[in-house]
Amino acid sequence: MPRSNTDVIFSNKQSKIKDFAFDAQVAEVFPDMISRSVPGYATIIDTIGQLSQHYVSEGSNVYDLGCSLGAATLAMRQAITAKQCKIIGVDNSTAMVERCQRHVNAFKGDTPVEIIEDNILNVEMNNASMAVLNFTLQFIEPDLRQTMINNVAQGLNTGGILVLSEKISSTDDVCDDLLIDLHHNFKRANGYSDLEIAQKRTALENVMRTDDLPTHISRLETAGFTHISPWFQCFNFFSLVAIK
Ligand code: GEK
Repeated sequence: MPRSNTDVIFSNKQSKIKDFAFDAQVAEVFPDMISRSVPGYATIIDTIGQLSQHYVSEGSNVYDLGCSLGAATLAMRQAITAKQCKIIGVDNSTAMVERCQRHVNAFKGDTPVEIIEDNILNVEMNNASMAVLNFTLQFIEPDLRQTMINNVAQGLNTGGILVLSEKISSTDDVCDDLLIDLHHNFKRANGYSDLEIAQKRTALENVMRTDDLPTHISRLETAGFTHISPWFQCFNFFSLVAIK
């Protein structure tokens, strides 16, 4: 992923904080923003690559749902050894999709990549051996999340894998506060000021609604996944694998 500009979007005091949107301003600084905000992001991207080498099977499709600038797509394209596969990256932000396409064009790879601008809820997945929802489900309307996960389960072949990464909440208020504090310390250590942290939090309030881990697991079970395991957690960020 190319180096990006520094994220200073919330550095000045804003009189009215608008809801967060994945617009051109965000797309411009996205690699910097996500790596300074999501603990373990580089590890998760790297692991998605590793998993794709193992799980992507010959002649199958791979879906990167909410692909942003294509970090997971590019990690998978580098790692996949199976022949005749295709990676389909989907995002509904025009600014993200434009830049993502440029990144994909800038790197060579044997596996073809198609980047589509659409709502991931509209994607009809088929013949998939791997799907990635890397910090995307949290932006989907809560009532539609089961439908989304059902669609993924239906599109995966038996033995296919979903990587689901999310920010999570805890139903235990004490633990919730503790994990939030630790995450804010992480952001401070990465150069974000208290003002930036507070303003971004307000901007995300209506846009990113987190579930707790049991809710994620039961949704996956309802959709028919048979093997489910969290493989990463740092503070209130986790990633899990679910195999059909
Ligand atoms: C990464 N996976 O770098 N349909 C399509 N895209 C959507 C939708 C939707 N309904 N809602 C949100 N998005 C990436 C990081 S970022 C996570 C994913 C974050 C898109 C949105 O436009 C944005 O690009 C992405 O989901 C979420 O591995 O910023 O915390």
